[in-house]
Amino acid sequence: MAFTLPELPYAFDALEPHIDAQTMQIHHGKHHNAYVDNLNKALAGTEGEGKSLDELMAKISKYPAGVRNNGGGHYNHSLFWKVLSPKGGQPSAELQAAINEAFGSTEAMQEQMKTAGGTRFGSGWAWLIVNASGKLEVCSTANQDNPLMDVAEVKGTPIFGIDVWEHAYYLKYQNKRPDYLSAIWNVVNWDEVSKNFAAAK
Ligand code: MN3
Repeated sequence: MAFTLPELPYAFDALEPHIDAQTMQIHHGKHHNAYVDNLNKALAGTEGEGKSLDELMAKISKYPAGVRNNGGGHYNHSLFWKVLSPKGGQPSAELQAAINEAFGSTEAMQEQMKTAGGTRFGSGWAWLIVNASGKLEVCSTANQDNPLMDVAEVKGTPIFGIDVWEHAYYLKYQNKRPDYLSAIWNVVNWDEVSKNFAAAK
């Protein structure tokens, strides 16, 4: 079974004014779609064809760059759309307790995410992960890598991620990546992040 582009779970303009409709349209319809197409092409006729994204990520060092870049791109964006929402909400009591334990407060966690995303040179992602000890941790990866990959410096299960490629924010924020990294907290789907946290524990 080839990979397919998941539908966006809300309208292109649903995250306005924090993330603009044109960015969402191009980001989902062009960028994510290209990762899916190119992943299918890279896997066609190889041993990796038919494997799940989780299986590919866990042994990504054994695959060519096309699988790493596009498989990461497909995994990362599929997570990204789901952890955003116009509704916002609150972390579950369990997740809030884990945030307080690991960082002291939600604001302190957000500051760490902002630093992780802001200091990532070039393109990449900032992540909130559950690490091997079951604790929350903030990290960042380059390009379309993620903490599930066997090549990742910091490994764990991502429960929330922020795309810091320029294509994620440039139309609205231009060179002001920190403004995007502040605004995105207005549209976090905390129900989904809480679900991811419960599943990762
Ligand atoms: Mn992107």
